[in-house]
Amino acid sequence: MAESPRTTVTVLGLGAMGQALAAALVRGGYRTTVWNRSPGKDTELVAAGAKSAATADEAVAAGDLVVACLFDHQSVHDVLDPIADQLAGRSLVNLTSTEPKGARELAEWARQHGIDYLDGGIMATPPMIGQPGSSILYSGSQRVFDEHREVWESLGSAEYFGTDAGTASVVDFALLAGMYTMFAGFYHGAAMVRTVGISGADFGKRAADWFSAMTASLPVAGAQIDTGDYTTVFQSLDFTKAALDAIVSASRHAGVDLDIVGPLKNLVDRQVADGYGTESTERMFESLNPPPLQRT
Ligand code: FVH
Repeated sequence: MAESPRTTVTVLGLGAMGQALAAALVRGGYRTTVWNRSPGKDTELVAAGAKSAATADEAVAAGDLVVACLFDHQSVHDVLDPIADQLAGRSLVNLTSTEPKGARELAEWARQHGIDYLDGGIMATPPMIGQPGSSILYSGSQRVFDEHREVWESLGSAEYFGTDAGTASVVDFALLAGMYTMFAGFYHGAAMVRTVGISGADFGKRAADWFSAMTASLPVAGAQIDTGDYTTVFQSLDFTKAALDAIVSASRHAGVDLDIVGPLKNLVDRQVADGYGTESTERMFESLNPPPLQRT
């Protein structure tokens, strides 16, 4: 390992993601101390140059910057509450997936204990960490983000969303909502094509190409929903309604449940019923009861 006099970093939690983060930090030359609740997950990291701590308390004492990557919000409190005094005066970044309200609650908890808190949302899988394509979204303490920017960039691209600790989580969960919905759509299609003998693997290749081609238009769709004006029509709601009616009917014939496409059809049907059939399909966004756009 290239020893470095730079920031010393502590990683709390050595699940798949914690191990990937710690490994990237070691590769980046940071003196890294690791801790995990159950033993045995630090072997490779120690061989690569990390120090292992027997307790979370000892681990925190070794690092200027503490990275928590645990299972969920409750496990973060389970680990951090007993060592709040040790964390006082340090910088803490929480990369555990945490709801916005959880991130804000932790920021307030940290403030009360004199801890500088940054929240992060990881948009990557463990093997992607430190590689091109890895992206981490941050919000909370600007000082922690700015001061340790090099550390964040050793993990992936780093984007800061402002001082509200909950904002990174909102963006993280919004992206995940889109991703899970897209995958659910893929499963629906895979169930349909199975009735004609096409495998999931085959359909997966076709769907990857098709989704990539289609998602290129998302920035344009996003710009239209920002205007709230759907009179410039890319594809009308009437057209989309006819397509979804046919897809729903074909799915019924194929014996595939409508849990995925049914709600989608409802969004379109509501707009058509309200008299917007000739407007652009992007108007289905309005069926979700979105709050007014805040211009910054
Ligand atoms: N893995 C992924 O692809 C995703 C990508 C996006 C971000 N997530 C989030 O990252 C957090 C950690 O994920 P992970 O993959 O490391 O998760 P696990 O492998 O399940 O490891 C969980 C670690 O948490 C420790 N832990 C759980 N409960 C407690 C507790 N009450 N006290 C102390 N530690 C706890 C667990 O320890 P052990 O079971 O080994 O003793 C693991 O170290 C997560 O928020 C993802 O949503 C990853």
